[in-house]
Amino acid sequence: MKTIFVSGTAGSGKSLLTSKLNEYYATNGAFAAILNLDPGVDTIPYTCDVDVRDYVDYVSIMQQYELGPNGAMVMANDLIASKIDDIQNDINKVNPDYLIVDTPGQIELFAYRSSGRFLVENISSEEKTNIFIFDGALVTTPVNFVSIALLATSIRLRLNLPAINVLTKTDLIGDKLKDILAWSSNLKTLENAIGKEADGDTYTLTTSILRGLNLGGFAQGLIPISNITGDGFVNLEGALSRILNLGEEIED
Ligand SMILES: Nc1nc2c(ncn2[C@@H]2O[C@H](COP(=O)(O)OP(=O)(O)O)[C@@H](O)[C@H]2O)c(=O)[nH]1
Ligand SMILES: [Mg+2]
Repeated sequence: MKTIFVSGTAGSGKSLLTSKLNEYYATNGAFAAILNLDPGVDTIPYTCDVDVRDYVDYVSIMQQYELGPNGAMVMANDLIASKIDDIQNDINKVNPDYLIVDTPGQIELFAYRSSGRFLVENISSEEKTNIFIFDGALVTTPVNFVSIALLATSIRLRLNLPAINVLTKTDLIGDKLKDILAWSSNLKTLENAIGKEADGDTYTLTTSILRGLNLGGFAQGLIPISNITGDGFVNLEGALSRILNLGEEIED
């Protein structure tokens, strides 16, 4: 089994991408399954094969410990780690070729508290990778683009997994797509764009971050997709395959 974590800021399209990627694999004859790791989610756009909500009940945590929504969410996420054996058993019963993991709505709960990392390290799997989503609706200015790239780098540091950077919502951003792809592939173009948008401290800070990030080749190979039209999924599957299957693409 190979595991694909899907991470990104709240509302970036993690759940919808999880659902569409699962469909994509099924359509192409591969056996994929979904693990939902978000204990607080109400409705999700797929049927999950393994669901953390079977083990962690956010609403009863709120009532039992008299916590507000944020406190209960933190506690619910922390509790996930203690349920790893149950989750692993459920995964083993399904035993898919690809396990797609939809992570909690708030990325900081998954990436920065210890239970997310514990799960990433301890789910038993041949290969693992993390898709980090650049929300197409958020990265339409060069300074925002660099801010999200900084977050992507921080998450990569924290999860310690090979990363695939994906840009979602390409169906909504029109001509901006060209700009964003140019920024992600050429440092000079991005620096020039920052110069047009920002000055003073913002310019200095943004360009310094950028040079630091560039050491890791931060957003090169950003894969544009739309979860609505399905554009880009062929490229995404190819990138996943290069990491997970050492280049062997799924059969058509
Ligand atoms: N137009 C468009 N909407 C999207 C795309 N991906 C996600 N959305 C919408 O963005 C909202 C948040 O998506 P969701 O998958 O729940 O985000 P999550 O919080 O990261 O799991 C939903 O209304 C989705 O329908 C996309 O590629 N294009
Ligand atoms: Mg979600």
